Amino acid sequence: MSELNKIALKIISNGKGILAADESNGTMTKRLEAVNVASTSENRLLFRQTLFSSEGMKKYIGGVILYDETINQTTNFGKSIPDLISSSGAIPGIKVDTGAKILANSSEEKITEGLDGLRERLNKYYKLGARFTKWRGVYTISNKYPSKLAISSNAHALARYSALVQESKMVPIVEPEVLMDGDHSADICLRKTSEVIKKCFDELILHKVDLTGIILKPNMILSGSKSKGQISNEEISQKTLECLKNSVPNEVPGIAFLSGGQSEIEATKNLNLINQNNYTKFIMTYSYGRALQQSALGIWSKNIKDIDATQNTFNHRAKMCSLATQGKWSNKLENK
Ligand code: 5MM
Repeated sequence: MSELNKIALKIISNGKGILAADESNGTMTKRLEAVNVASTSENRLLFRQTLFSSEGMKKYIGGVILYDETINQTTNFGKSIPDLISSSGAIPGIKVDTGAKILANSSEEKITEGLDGLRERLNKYYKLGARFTKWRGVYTISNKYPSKLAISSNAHALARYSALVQESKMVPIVEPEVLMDGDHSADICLRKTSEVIKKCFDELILHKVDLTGIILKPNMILSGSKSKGQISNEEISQKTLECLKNSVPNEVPGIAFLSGGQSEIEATKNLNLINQNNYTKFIMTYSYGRALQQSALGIWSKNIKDIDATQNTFNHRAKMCSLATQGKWSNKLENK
């Protein structure tokens, strides 16, 4: 078993998943202002250190994805953020893309940037304690999109990123996110997502990436958020499994879904069914941002000094997600 494979498995095994706390300052500002909290670096740190010091972290979180600001911060009790995460038993990770920009010659689509100087930045993050990384490619669905150009340029970038990350002895999370915005059917989402994922693996293989040392972070197969033809949770799980079974090589150790704007409960329920029905050999877990933090952020915003209330809310959410990785979640446990 390679070192990278060991790291990947440590992050996603035993009912654990990933906390995606890598919101850039722009996104975090939107999240904080939505609950009437000023987006200062102190407040961003306070919310995050509250989550990272919780019981839920120790039991249910195998890895945390950080943003550059956070990985360089020290808590008000004197521990660096990477040390705080490691002391809870989780592995610190870092978002290394520099964001999605307009794609030349297909200006309604995006290409994720950040390859220039990446090798040097990776060395710096490794020294700070990071052992895995994240890069997100983003795709929209419409009549014309995603275009072949967007599919192939983002796959190329994800592969070059992954090769550099493995060279730096870290595990790349490969995140091709097909957005749920739009009125498309779930079958179109299935077709487009499969095309996107297959192209990513063609490029990963071309770039000689060790597939046993990556984690795939895909979207689930959903109808567009404005579609009139919403499908059941059972159908979501079946279509998601069909997509991954047919597009992901067997060497990949695991899949950690993004929540993509689903509610906390929907994201948990769908993951639970995916695991109950899982006929693949992949570990299926979570790498949720909003679906792990939304309620906790709401509670925290009422009193940012009430650590217990915030942590209790986070602990519950993380526990529900962990149960879902084992197919053991239920409405009854949710509402207990
Ligand atoms: C946590 O949010 C990440 C995006 O941050 P920026 O937009 O500020 O770069 C995002 O990549 C996230 O890691 C994934 O999309 C999963 O988050 P959700 O909320 O979709 O589970």
